[in-house]
Amino acid sequence: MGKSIGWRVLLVGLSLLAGCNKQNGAQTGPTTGGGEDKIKIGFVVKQPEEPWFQLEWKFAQQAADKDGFELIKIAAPDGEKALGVIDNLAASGAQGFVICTPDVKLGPAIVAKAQSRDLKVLAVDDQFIGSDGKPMTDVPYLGISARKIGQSVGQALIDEMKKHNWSQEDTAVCVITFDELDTARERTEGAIEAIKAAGFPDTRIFKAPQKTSDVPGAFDAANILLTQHPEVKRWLICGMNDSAVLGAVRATEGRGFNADNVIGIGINGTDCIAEFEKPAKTGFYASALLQAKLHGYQTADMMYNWIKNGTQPAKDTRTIGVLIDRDNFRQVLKDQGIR
Ligand code: FCA
Repeated sequence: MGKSIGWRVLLVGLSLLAGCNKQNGAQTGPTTGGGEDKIKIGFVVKQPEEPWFQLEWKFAQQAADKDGFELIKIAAPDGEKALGVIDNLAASGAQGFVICTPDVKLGPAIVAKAQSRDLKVLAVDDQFIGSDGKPMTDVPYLGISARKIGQSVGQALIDEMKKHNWSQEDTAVCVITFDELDTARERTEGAIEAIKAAGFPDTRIFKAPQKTSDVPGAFDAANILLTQHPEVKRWLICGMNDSAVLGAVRATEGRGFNADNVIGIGINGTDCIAEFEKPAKTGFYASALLQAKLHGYQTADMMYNWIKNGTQPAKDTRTIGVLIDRDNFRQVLKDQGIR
């Protein structure tokens, strides 16, 4: 018994010693501005007005609360801001950040700046593109299985067209595209692929490029297409996300279309909740709900473990989506902790 107490005393002594060493190390090592040891992590998003990004922040905060780090939420709607925030983060003592960049071509500049400020960086949603035009696969990235999710949207549009007994001859597809962003192009290409594979004629699948990846950008793009094709009686609509489809649906409404002759299916599932809650059905029929929790919580948690324990995050993580509509959205959102 006495022996075991002796061991305990020794262990306590050792851990006290370790504590002293740690303190000494902290004194001689780099300080974190405030002189505190609390880890600080930035979470930078390109479009804070999108509910999708607000949810990423919300879930990242849950990781911060669990792990005990400080989360710094920052909006960077343009390139200048995105590079500027790296300096601000470094100045406030952050050791790393998660970012959905407003411009994927800034990848090399973001990485260079992060390295010069000794900050770790993880890309979420939109993968950095290198100076060779290829994805920067050496930067840890968490994004969606874009082509697969796009295919499921395309297939769902065809299934709904059939359920509605629409004839193929009267129907056309409006694809709101944003090809400068890889994850967007993969989604819309996937949708087109599935629609064609179901036997829908290529000649009635129309691309409408959006200049900005938001509701007004999609609205303008769809309006141009609708002007060009007054003969079309029924529209199937897809795009890179909910905002793209919402913009296009609003454009069809401006020309007298409604839920009887428009079927739009979005992606995100988070930016269409108000639409589903409207008392009357609209042409926005369904959405592929993505896993905002993994995008926000897991990326922040991976960054924390990288800083704290040196655990390298996986280089490429892809998440999936599930289809939600007016009938099931309440339950699914509840199950996923979104509502
Ligand atoms: C991109 C889109 C967002 C969301 C995310 C997963 O960043 O802009 O709306 O779909 O990918």
